[in-house]
Amino acid sequence: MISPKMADSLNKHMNLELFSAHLYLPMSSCANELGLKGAATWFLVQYQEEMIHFMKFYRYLVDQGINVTITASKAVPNKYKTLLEMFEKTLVHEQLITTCINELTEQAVKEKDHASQIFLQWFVTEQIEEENNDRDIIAKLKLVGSNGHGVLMVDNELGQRVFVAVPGATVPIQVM
Ligand code: OFO
Repeated sequence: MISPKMADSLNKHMNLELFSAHLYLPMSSCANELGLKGAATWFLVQYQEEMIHFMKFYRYLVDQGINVTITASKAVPNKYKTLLEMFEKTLVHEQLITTCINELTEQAVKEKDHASQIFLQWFVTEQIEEENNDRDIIAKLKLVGSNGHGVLMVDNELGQRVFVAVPGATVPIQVM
């Protein structure tokens, strides 16, 4: 059993994870339009991962007997000038998610809600990886600057990313 206040905070964050998925899918199509097929793959995998994050919150809330509320997602941009801009926006968004996860964890500690603390631990660790990946890619993109050959090399590396389903998580979608 979780408190109504905790359920409300987790429900809000569940919607933010859905927003994350919606933010990254048009980045994939924009990268595709720019001819950056590797980045298009990277953001498609990012979208799939965010849908898993969303489903993890959904599953946890439902397993706690909560009837969830899905709020309409805001419109998101689908135009970016460069890959660097996309990754800088991605890092800023992931930093926001980290702050939200930390606040949820603090709330769970304050309420002595051990189940939610354990549930949130996975996300605390995940956010380190999310931010670190974005920082690495931004550093590489800054190194190559506007050198087309360099950008294509980074793009090729981004295309190696594959979606790995989280054990025990529901995969909501199949892409290709
Ligand atoms: Fe990108 O970690 Fe979820 O939102």
